[in-house]
Amino acid sequence: MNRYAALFLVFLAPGLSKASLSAQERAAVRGAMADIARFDLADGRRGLAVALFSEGKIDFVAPRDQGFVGPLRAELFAGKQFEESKLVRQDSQIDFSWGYEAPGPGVPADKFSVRWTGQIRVERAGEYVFYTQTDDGARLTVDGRLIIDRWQDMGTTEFSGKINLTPGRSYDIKMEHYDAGGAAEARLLWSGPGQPKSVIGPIGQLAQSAPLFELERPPLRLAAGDFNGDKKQDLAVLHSGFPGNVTVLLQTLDGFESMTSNTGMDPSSMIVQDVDGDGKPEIVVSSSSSRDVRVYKITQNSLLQTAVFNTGSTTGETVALLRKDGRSDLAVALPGKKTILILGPALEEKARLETTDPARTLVAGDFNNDGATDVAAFDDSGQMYYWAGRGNGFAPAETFASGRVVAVISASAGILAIDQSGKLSLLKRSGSTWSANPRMDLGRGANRIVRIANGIAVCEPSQGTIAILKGE
Ligand SMILES: [Ca+2]
Ligand SMILES: [Ca+2]
Ligand SMILES: [Ca+2]
Ligand SMILES: [Ca+2]
Repeated sequence: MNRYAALFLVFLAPGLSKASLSAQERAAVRGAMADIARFDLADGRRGLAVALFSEGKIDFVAPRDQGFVGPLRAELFAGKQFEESKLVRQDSQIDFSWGYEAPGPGVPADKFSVRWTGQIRVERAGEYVFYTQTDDGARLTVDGRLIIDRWQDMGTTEFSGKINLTPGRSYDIKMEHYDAGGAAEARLLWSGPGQPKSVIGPIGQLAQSAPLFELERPPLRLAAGDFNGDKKQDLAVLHSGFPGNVTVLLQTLDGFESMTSNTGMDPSSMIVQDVDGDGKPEIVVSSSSSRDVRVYKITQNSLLQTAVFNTGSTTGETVALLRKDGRSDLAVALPGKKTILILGPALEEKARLETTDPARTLVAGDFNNDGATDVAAFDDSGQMYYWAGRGNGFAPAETFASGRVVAVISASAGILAIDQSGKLSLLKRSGSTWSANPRMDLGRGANRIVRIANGIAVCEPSQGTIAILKGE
């Protein structure tokens, strides 16, 4: 097993450890994140699809499958010709804008030089173009061949050189750089087969790739599922505005086939779930301004609305409650009515659960481990309501002061909730009492949370990062 495959298994290994959650890794995302969804590409790569609002596109974040084998050795010198070694360190990539500052402690701010050495591996054979962007000089050697040789004073300038690389071996790579004075900058990028032009980074590190799909309208919500039953995951995208659209991106071997339906409303919430039990997921859309819950599905390669329910009130979130017969009921938050509406698989009304204050956020799961799906709601005053599933209905509500939450997900041991200040807690039921167990502080602005195979991914739009948290 190569190193990449080993890292890949760490990222995807099933099962949840009992260790407490910690940020194992953060991926920086360029763009205004609206939502994230776990997503597998048809070529086998697994990662996260990221909806970028203002950019109007869906990007892919996954462990890098090619790049540096481990960190580079960086040796920094006083003098433009490696005269006096001042500092040795490890750099995971070459992406520096030092300006007028020194490139490291003990190294002069002018008339210095740097030598980076390491190895690089690719997964796809072909011609790779390397790009240096430096102020001042740069030299690049790959596999013993000098492919960029611009050892000259200059403002930041990009130069490129090409080389054919094949998978299955590691190539030596060496970049040298000097600064004569003034500002200094050094960057090393590449492009090649399936490799968009980007700064070279370490294999295994989470990285944002080129767009999976460019959308015509900004995406608001994103969810993945195999809508046409061809074993390739597809994406459902909810667009904001009136009238808002649902777009389904059916994954093909070399891209996506897109189909869109006008919802005729201003949609705010979307879930993907096999509601009717036919083995393929439906798309359930609701709106905070209009009063409909609508169900869409792919039938004979078209996106069709198959059911609609008028709630008579504005809606908060909708969640699916898995039934023993493989179909799903839906719980729909109606904050204006201080009610959680329970609908059956054909959108028939089954029950109404009451809250004291308006509740908008819901989560479903089996939180008392009796095999029946339960539902919990979070209201505007910081109270949680828990209804245990029982037969065809629910036990009376239990309440718990959870604090105001912005995002929740069911976990094997309870409910993971992010509150307004960015604190992540595990809400846990034992006996018939609930407790909140703080797990970590994500920082303000964390607002979306999705399950990955051995942990969770949290969207931190205000920091422009996705945190991957392992363990529970
Ligand atoms: Ca300079
Ligand atoms: Ca599919
Ligand atoms: Ca279905
Ligand atoms: Ca239960």
